[in-house]
Amino acid sequence: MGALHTEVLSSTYEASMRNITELLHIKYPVIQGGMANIATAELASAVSNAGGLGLIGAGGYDQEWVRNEIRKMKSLTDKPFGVNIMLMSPHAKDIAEVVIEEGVKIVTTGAGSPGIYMEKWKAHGIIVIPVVPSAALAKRVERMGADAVICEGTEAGGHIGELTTMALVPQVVDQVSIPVIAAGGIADHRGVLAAFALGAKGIQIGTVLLATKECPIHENYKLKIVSSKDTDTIVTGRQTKAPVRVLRNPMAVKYVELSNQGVDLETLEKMTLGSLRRAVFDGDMETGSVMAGQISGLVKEIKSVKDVLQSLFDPVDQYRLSLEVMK
Ligand code: TUI
Repeated sequence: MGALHTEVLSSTYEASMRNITELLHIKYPVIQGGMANIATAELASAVSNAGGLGLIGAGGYDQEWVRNEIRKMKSLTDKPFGVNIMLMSPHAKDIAEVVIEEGVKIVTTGAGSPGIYMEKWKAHGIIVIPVVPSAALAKRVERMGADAVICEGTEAGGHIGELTTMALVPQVVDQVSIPVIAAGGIADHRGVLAAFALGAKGIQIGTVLLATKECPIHENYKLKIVSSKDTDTIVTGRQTKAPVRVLRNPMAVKYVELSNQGVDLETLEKMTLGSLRRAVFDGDMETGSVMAGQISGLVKEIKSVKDVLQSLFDPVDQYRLSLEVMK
């Protein structure tokens, strides 16, 4: 790296650390993905206690499940945390209320536009950070009062948009004034630096957290992540307008085959019904939806959440410190 480049990266890094960490009152500028059926209080509290922003992933759960997890979370950490609301859920409206009732301070949203809830959340002082797959939606949510946006590239696991992180992040950075958080394809300190170089002020991680001791998924799921390679993910549901990135297995291959043959939606939906739960809880790696990002191939061991966060940021910190020492 040239001297100018290192200096630019170093100062970008400093600015990034200040911006998101001050907004959210956290140590590292990292947000945990809202992973449906996975991001319980157990995982989220580990992330918050390690210095990131832990999130309870409401996924398809109902209001009472979310209320209970929020209360559990309060007993497991005194650090900031949030709730991720999956807007395609039939319970989204109820969960939008429960976060207010329970005094949750930070909300991230995914799989849709949070427009109808924004005014009420902002009136209650909630920090709102929507996931957006495009610059157009980023600008729209900024106008609605979003405090930051998460730009999630198509490298990510689960429900995805079309653009890559590399293309999406700088385009959004140039079109909004609120902080941008990069997501999709980040699992080590190089990804963190790359995100900062693109103008992001923070990162969101998901896949690398699947391979942690605290992640409450079946051991088979964790082992499948650490044994997968770069080309092992596949996207189902492109035809149904709800593309989902998963690790390749017999169910996903069959789904894509049938979908390409033009099989009706109902048959396809039957195949995926309960499939995420089968992977997460039963460890069924044959017919379950093993949602994961393209960066799975980089994740080689099961660590503690604390070690993951340190490995993401400490090399960057050491790098910045070494530059300071050399001055
Ligand atoms: O939401 C995610 N990832 C998810 S949600 C999920 S549960 C699920 N399972 C099966 C099918 C569908 C959902 C698993 N993984 N990430 C955030 C994300 N948001 N990715 C893409 C989007 C998105 C897409 C369109 C956000 C907004 C959007 O807006 C369209 C509009 O209304 O303008």
